[in-house]
Amino acid sequence: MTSINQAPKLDVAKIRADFPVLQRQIHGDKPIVYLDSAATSQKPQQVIDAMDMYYRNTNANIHRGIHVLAEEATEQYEGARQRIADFINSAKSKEIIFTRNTTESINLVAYSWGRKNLNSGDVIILTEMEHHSNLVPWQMLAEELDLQLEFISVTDRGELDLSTYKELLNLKPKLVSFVHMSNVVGTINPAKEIIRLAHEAGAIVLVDGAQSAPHISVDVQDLDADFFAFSAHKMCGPTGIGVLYGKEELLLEMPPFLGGGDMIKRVELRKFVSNSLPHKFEAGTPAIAEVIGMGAAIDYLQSIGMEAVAAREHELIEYAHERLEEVPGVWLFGPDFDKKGGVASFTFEGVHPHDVSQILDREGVAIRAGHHCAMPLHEKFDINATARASFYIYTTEQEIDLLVESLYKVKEIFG
Ligand code: 7TS
Repeated sequence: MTSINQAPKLDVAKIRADFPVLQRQIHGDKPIVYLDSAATSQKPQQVIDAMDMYYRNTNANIHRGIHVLAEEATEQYEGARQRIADFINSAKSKEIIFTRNTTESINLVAYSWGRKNLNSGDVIILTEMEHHSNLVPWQMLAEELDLQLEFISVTDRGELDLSTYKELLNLKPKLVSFVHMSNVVGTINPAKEIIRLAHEAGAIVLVDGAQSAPHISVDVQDLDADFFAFSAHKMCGPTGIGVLYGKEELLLEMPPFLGGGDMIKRVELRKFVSNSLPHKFEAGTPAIAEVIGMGAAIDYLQSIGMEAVAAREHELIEYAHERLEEVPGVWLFGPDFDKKGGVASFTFEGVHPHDVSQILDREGVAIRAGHHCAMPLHEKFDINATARASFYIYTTEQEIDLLVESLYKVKEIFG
């Protein structure tokens, strides 16, 4: 693997030119400074074109018609699946299940694997830094099946306390499910070690990769993840399409999640035979254009190289920490920059994050304010909300400077 220092440099100006939204001006003549990529990334022209081309040139349903358009659509759809498999180094494309998003991928595992494999009293280990989408499905399942939920605690610096994890593993959990990179504190968790320890204790592991897949190189075989969930819209792709990676032997044993067309091999009036993988989990007409768009997004990221993406974000978060730390009253959450991705969450003394966000917006600076769908983590830090600036391949140092200048304006307004 290339180390961060050796990775090739990104041509940020060239990248920015690919993103139409970034050419916009708002509030008169202010360039848009988009620092909300952890919520959703912007989309390059290449992705927009791929989806546009599909509708203009191909549009047909997949896997069923024996005509040119249907065959082309199927080829494009399945081609994207193969490239996505390659992107996360899945051994087989049938281990890539298309869902709507990370949330649906996790719910699929809870519904299908969970209901088949878990029983009253079984233990699931989560962490205190989970997004609600890796909490609520397990809470729902726990209520239904009388399961025990346990949590790896988070330190004041926003890191997982692995000593609590090791103790919890004595409970012989059936499942460990954790976030690879936090959307609030930005921490990149030691996924390989967490998975190894879980496997030693006999547990299956799900990794929430919503924030990691867009920003760092992911190798599901090297991680030895049993399930890995992510969304296209945070990685230059369209909304409405996500992925559940699952090891073949697990997916084979799982019952279907949704029933209907395409997920069956044979149907009689009173019973059905499930289709083979991956189709067993893809009922009904899928989001064909979105899958093709996701394929184009993967091609786009691959053309830059994920090592280069990670290295660039490393530079940006180092710079952001340096600049934000100099603003009086700013309190940054999370670990040192070298342990995190491109997410800077902070509070600003005496000013509510929503007010910070609103004043920044007047300067053209888009950040997110709130609990970022991680209320328990905010409770742990004894706060209701944070302001969050998040970065991606198109972010510049000048934009971080503008964020900082705008924070000084907030300070002026609030005295
Ligand atoms: N997991 C993590 C770590 C996330 O950051 C998100 C979305 C999800 C799961 C859910 O992804 P979805 O595509 O199913 O919605 N995070 C955010 C965020 O931080 N701001 O808006 C959405």
